Amino acid sequence: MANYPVSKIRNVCLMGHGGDGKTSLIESLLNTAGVTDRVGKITDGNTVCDFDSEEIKRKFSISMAVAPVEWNGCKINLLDTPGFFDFESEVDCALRVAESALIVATGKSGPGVGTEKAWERCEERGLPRMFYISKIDEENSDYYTALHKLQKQFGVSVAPIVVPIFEGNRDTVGVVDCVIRKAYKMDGNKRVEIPIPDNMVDKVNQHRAALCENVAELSEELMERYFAGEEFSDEELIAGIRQGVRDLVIAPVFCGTAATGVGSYALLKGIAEFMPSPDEKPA
Ligand SMILES: Nc1nc2c(ncn2[C@@H]2O[C@H](COP(=O)(O)OP(=O)(O)OP(=O)(O)O)[C@@H](O)[C@H]2O)c(=O)[nH]1
Ligand SMILES: [Mg+2]
Repeated sequence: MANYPVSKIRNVCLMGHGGDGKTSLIESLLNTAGVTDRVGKITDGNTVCDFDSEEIKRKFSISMAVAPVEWNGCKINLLDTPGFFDFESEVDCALRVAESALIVATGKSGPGVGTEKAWERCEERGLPRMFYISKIDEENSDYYTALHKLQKQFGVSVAPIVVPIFEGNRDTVGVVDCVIRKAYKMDGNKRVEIPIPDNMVDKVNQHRAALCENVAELSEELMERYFAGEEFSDEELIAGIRQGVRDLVIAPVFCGTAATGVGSYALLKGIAEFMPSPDEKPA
């Protein structure tokens, strides 16, 4: 791997309730970034992070594992941790070297005890964090219910960056990025841009407006411009979200499906754009 300036490094600790899909998500991110040529499965015992024979046998993570990814000029070190409380010390190991956390919770059950614990640990350490709503392809999974539960539990700073696109019989086919207002669909393992579905345009604008409101609160100057009715450019919004994440006033929300890679591009982009680098570590 090439040498990266410190500003281009992201050390991200994946945390959350056991079985919510952290190890599988990393499989998808590795594949999306071209590190691997297949997406390993927990059931097949062939994932990058659960390589230990006990992990393969028991089908859950036991130790912390590091998966490095190169993405758009950034080096992202994904730190996989076990969700089971018996192995909590592994999470501490990962948190010691991480500058940010990605809390994974499913679209089916929403936040569980493990999600709450993860949030508390981030609070204790003043660690910037984002959410990923996993398994949105699962039957009875509901992205918006999960999102509202997260917002109810953790406050208004929880703000969606991407929302899922469903087609037909609730098949998740893609996501809309609410910051840049672009929609993408997976075509096999390729991502293609599509128009934002008509019935989602209003919603996407509302989510973008909520992000603008969050960003406006970062400074008096931004607040004045916001109240003057000025619209923030995509670049300003991205810079604002980045600052909001670092200042612990915004917790962006992503979503997707590990097996098909829906949402994985957007998440890699989000980690690179919004997560702090080691030299931005909070005091
Ligand atoms: N349908 C569906 N199933 C998924 C998805 N992601 C993960 N799973 C399944 O959920 C189960 C748990 O996934 P893991 O990736 O092991 O979850 P984890 O968070 O790493 O679990 P721990 O290591 O115990 O904390 C496995 O059987 C996966 O195949 C998804 O996007 N969709
Ligand atoms: Mg795991």
